[in-house]
Amino acid sequence: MKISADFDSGNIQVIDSSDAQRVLLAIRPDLNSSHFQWFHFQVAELEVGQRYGFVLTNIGQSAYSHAWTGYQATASYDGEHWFRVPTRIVDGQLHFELRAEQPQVRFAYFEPYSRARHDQLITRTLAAGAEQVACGKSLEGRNIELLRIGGRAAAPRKLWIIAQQHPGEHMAEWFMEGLIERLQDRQDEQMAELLAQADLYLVPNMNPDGAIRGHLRTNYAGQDLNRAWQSASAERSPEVLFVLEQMQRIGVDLFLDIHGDEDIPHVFTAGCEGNPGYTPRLAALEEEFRSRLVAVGEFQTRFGYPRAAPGQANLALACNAVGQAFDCLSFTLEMPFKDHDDSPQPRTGWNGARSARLGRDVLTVLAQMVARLR
Ligand code: GEM
Ligand code: ZN
Repeated sequence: MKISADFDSGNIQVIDSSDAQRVLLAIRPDLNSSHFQWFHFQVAELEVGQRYGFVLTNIGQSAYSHAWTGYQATASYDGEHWFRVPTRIVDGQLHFELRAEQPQVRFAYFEPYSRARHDQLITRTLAAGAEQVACGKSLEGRNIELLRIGGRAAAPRKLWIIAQQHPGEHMAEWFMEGLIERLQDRQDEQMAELLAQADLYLVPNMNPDGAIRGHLRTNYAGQDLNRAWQSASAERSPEVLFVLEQMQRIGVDLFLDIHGDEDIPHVFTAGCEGNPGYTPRLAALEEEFRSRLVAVGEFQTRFGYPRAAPGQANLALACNAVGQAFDCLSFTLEMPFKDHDDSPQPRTGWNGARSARLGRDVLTVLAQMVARLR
């Protein structure tokens, strides 16, 4: 058997592969950081029909060690169709197994969204008429594209959606792909109505360096970008600095920050209830957004993060920083690494296609609410 991870978003360390029934592995931490949880590796030269067992030995030291309960690893033979494999925790280590149907398979924490697919998405989106308003650079010099999708003339409302500040949260760019594809569907009358009133400002991937490096949480400098929104710097967080500068130049009437959550097996949002500037107007908009999304998409409001106490929000987070600075509706939107237990799909769990569909469903809510954002 041959195990490798030297590819886009690859992450594994082989401890001992001498026993094919019990291959001992470890997840590598983010560069310049102690965070780890994302894994992605390939196993080749398998014997079809043979059962194989893999053990992630260091999950006890991972960023969210409690979150492995109920988690099922994902696998793919072709890199396109991903499925969940039998997974269990034994003596604090994660065991998963596979009876090989093909000589080569990939395993990952979640269905990966590759840089190549990102580049194709950008090319396709620009070819379909989107504007690249500006392009920032990550610490390693990769593009942070800011796209504008709107009507011919500048529309009154500016709606911002950014994704994958946390590089291991690959569901975020799957979400953006679904959202962008629907926005550019010229047959979709609801999108025509939305784009007559609003321009969408989109950053499909905030953290390309971390994503390519197989990081969970941080950028090349080991910075958690979702803790940099009060102290963004060219040295440690140019990705955030770039977006903040563009927001200040263009304005913001609504903000969504797209993430994934390791533990909670549901889709949910976190709002700005702890912000000093939180008002009944914003509370009503949050309530309306959530109830409308429950009605159209895989979303729920029973499970999520604890509400922040009034005035106690951490303004270093994008959602809180932007909501406070622009007095606008602002959410962190979370999709699960596990499944959305309100509508479970055991064979795949939550995956890229469901993330993309949620992106499309969120647009329905934006179209329903755009006239009332200010
Ligand atoms: C989370 S958002 C932080 C928790 N939010 C609230 N309101 N308690 C983060 O950055 O830690 C988003 C994520 O990581 O997915
Ligand atoms: Zn996140």
